[in-house]
Amino acid sequence: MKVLIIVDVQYDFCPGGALAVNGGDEIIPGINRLRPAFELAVTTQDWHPADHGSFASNHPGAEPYSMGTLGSRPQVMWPDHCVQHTSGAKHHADLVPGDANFVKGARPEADSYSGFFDDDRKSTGLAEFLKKKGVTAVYICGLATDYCVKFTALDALKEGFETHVIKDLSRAVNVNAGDGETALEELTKAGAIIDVAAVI
Ligand code: VGL
Ligand code: ZN
Repeated sequence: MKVLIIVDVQYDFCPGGALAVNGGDEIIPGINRLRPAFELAVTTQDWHPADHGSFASNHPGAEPYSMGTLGSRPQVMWPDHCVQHTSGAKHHADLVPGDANFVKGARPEADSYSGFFDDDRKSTGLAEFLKKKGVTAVYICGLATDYCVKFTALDALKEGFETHVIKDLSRAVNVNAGDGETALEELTKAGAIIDVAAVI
């Protein structure tokens, strides 16, 4: 049993959004076309309270996209994004909904790039859900290659799933040029299979 995991295809990560990813919305038609190849598809949703510790605005003097800390961990200081119940936190309306949705990043004290576990290793419920469904292989796409797609894939590997990343149905933030490509190299080294939609 395989699952399509669609990561964070939300308005704030699309052009015009608060943390816009170049071409973030371009991947939507391809994801919708691939959807019927899967019996099961799930979405993840970045879902932060306004006082979230990953927001530069909650650290006096911090510049968006600079490096800071959250608790004892290094943390990118992001612009406010995907604030709970705002329009920017909504999934893009063109995206065909999945069978289940998993929210992440709701605790102000921990970020959660991964759709499985936050930085304190608190579960979103996704791993348990997939195991109960008998999933053995996961195919991950969405936003962003160098953050939430990457960390979702690394946790999928840790959870023992055969892990595929669909490169042409993902886009990178690229805070530093080349971050997206570097993420794919790291994922390959970690044991993920990098795919393109046409061969799935
Ligand atoms: C993401 C930065 C902050 C993502 C989420 O979905 O890749 N990136 N929060
Ligand atoms: Zn976030």
